[in-house]
Amino acid sequence: MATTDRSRRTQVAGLYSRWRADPGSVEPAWADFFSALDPEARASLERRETAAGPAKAPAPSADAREAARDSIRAMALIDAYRTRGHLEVRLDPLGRKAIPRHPELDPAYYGFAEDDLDRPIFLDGELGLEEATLREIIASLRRVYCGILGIEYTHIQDPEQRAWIQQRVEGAQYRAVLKPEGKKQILRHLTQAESFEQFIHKKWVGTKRFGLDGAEATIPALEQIVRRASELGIEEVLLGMPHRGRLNVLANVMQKPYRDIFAEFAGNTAAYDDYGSGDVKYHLGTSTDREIDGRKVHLSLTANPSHLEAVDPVVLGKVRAKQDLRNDVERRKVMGLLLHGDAAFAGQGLVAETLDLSELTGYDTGGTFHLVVNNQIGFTTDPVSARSGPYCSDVGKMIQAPIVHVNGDYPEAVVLVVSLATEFLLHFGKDVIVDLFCYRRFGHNEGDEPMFTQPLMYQRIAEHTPVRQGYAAHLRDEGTIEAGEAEGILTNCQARLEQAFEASKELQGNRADWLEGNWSGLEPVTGYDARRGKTAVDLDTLREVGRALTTVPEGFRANRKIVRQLEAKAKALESGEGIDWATAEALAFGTLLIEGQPVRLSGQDSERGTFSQRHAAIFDQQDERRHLFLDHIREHQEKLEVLNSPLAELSVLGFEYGYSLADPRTLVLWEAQFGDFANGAQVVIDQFLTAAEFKWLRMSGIVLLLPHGYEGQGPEHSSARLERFLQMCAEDNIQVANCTTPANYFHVLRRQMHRSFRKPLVLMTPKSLLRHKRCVSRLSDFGPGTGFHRVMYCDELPSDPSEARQIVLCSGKVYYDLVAEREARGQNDVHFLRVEQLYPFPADALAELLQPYGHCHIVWCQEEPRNMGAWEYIEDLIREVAEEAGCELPEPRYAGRPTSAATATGVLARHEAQRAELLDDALTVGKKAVARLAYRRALAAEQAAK
Ligand SMILES: Cc1ncc(C[n+]2csc(CCOP(=O)(O)OP(=O)(O)O)c2C)c(N)n1
Repeated sequence: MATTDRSRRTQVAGLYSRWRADPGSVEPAWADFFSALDPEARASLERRETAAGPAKAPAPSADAREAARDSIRAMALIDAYRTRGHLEVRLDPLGRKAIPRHPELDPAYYGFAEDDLDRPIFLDGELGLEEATLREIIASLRRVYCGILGIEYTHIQDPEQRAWIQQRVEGAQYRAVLKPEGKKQILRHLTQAESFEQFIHKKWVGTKRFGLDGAEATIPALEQIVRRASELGIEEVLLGMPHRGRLNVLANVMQKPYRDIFAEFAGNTAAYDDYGSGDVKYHLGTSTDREIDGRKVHLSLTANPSHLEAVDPVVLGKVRAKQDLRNDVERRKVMGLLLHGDAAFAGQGLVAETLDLSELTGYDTGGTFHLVVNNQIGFTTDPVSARSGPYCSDVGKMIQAPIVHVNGDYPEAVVLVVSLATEFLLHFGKDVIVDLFCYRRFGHNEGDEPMFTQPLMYQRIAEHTPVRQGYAAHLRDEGTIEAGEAEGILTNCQARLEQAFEASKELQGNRADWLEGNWSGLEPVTGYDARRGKTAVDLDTLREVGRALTTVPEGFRANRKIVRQLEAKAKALESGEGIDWATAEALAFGTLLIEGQPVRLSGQDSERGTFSQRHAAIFDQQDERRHLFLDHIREHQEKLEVLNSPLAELSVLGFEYGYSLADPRTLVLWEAQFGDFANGAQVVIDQFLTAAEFKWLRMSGIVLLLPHGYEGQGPEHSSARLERFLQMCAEDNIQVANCTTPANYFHVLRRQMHRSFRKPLVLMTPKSLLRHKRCVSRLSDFGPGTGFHRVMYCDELPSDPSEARQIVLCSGKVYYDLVAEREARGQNDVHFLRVEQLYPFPADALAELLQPYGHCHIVWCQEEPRNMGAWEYIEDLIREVAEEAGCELPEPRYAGRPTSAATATGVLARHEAQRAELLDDALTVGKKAVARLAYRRALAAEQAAK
């Protein structure tokens, strides 16, 4: 016997002796247990206690000791089955490997011998039994824990949750037999799943469909999840899933007509005729209203990119938004259901990030159902190369989710398990994971040859009876269906597919569904005009918001430094002068809230603000009570959520993006700690934010706040990689801006909600400018008659434009450096133009503002290195506009840092030297351009002379 076990037994024996000496010296549970085992000793103790107070227990009889030992050992064995039983489950439908016996599931491990098997053991209600023989105990445990499904739940810390599962799996409900109609329903779903794949396989030979063949049990599983959830009150299920089986789910769960899917296979679709670039069919989303047993359930499958798991947080953000829209505070009306591949679930870090959101105040969605379609392979990679742990689902343990592994060749077990998991999810509002073991009948896609890499697995698969056939035979054998009934169901399905195929030939193609439901009233954008929207607010309203912003509630012990800041803020609002960035932002939020538009801002440390600038909420210095200023403007106003997010970019941005997809009336903002960290969320930016409107006809009004600016803080605290965003700009997909005044920031934020369309807004946001004495606005800049400016002159022109010799175009913080340097030099022949919105490029406004500068040299000044920032994007655009405006020398000259591999230097002195040089470059009139102009004039004169 293992030493560990021996020591465990010694420990228990020690407890028993202690209890006998003094019953109060052991845990009450052990005391109860020992006294239940040894009634004689208990009775004697009670007698002596009443006679003469607490007393020593009599020596136990040999029989009692033996019985206690048996019980204790049996308990240890039972616990081992609860914890390790899953390791002896026949999970692989292909049965490729013998299942090794786990030593802790062997009674010998606990000191039991062969002839102990039939001795009755006292169990005190464990496994629902007062007493049983070891043989009976083991049979019962193996039936529950080592059949065709393995349950992992003993890692859950909450005793109530553990007990809930234990009672159900060990109780009768779990072994409940499905009614004949339920079984036939499973057969019908399996038949639909199988015949759909086979039909496409035959009609479009070798075409990629990422079939569900081998994992057909997914369809009855999904049906059952939706059914059980709807029985328990869920009205809306939002699904996210990868490529595998997606067409099948679209057809058989989302009930997208077969005809439409076949038309897409034939390349006959009109969805993108008017708009957009479209996407491959196994990425598309759809939604539908299903009626299940008289109850309505709305199902929606979110479109997703190839990037596996990227859709997870997006779906959950949508779920959260829908819950908020319905005021579903209990989170029992809308539920997320995510499907995963085994390799992706184990491999993609985003899974862990997404699970981590599940119980956080700002991101909780009341529990998500995770169904892993585990075909035991990832493209050509075996599990041994794909993960370190035994299961692909191990990551779920980080949130203590219950995990059930089930053999997909046993569809009744699958249905039972997903039912139970749905009940758990909705009872505890907690994520659950079902790991559906199956296989992939063909290659990764249907054109792939799997025998190249997994010959043995695929020989097995070739010989393996498909699940529908196996289940049909089983139902026939047990008499649930008659001979020929399964074949009848199959013929019916095939006939429906055939009819749909014929109908698809006639199909003119469907128009895409967009701007429906919550999006109705919004419209696609037409034309590139100023699109200012009505963003000005009357002064009284601004002051009203200002009051809420600067009022500390009676008796609230605010931090003294913050009180001083609030006083300064109040003074600025009162005088109407010197309104800073954070105040402008709060005014934008506050005015939206009272106009009926909720605001949701999330990011790392966003509540206080990374730069201690926001203080959206303050905390009582003695009891940490929280006061959220903008929640107290008026009695009837919308809700502001400012959330400190977990330290994760990809999942949080994905979540917020998802939120913005479901709710166009809320201003949704995601803030990066520094803009530099936004590239951790690159997949969401590249695959969703910038492209979704064109791939899937889905708009979003999300705002990205990305602190950006070269201030000597080194390579990872300087650049939000503006160039990357600009490179992705096309077809009017997003907006990119770098505002230089608090008022312009106020207007650009409000503009998001005051137009008839939604577009993501990427904002480079300031750091040092948050406290820069010049970077302030007047209250009147927010008031009547004002709006967002895409291009701006300097605040004060140093001379008449006719006296200028050079016009420097720039964007963002460098403007203030230029102004200071020009002042320091006492120079007045260089004027500045601020490009506040970089995309859509404000060509019309710029051309107009350039008019008075036709005689000037043009310079583009930026603080980023030449291969970064806006230069490569803007050079041609400036030239084209300048030509249009009739500028004499339309080519802009570059003044900025030289090209660089790292985003910024980490050496402060070098940073300063570069800064001085680029400012000097920008303010030195002409430079190389002088020679260029002279040359060009000479050339022109020569030509004129000819
Ligand atoms: C993030 C990401 N990396 C790589 C790929 C390429 N890829 C497509 S499917 C696949 C294998 C996925 O295996 P699994 O998650 O087990 O799902 P299965 O295809 O087996 O259903 C890979 C690597 C991808 N789509 N997304």
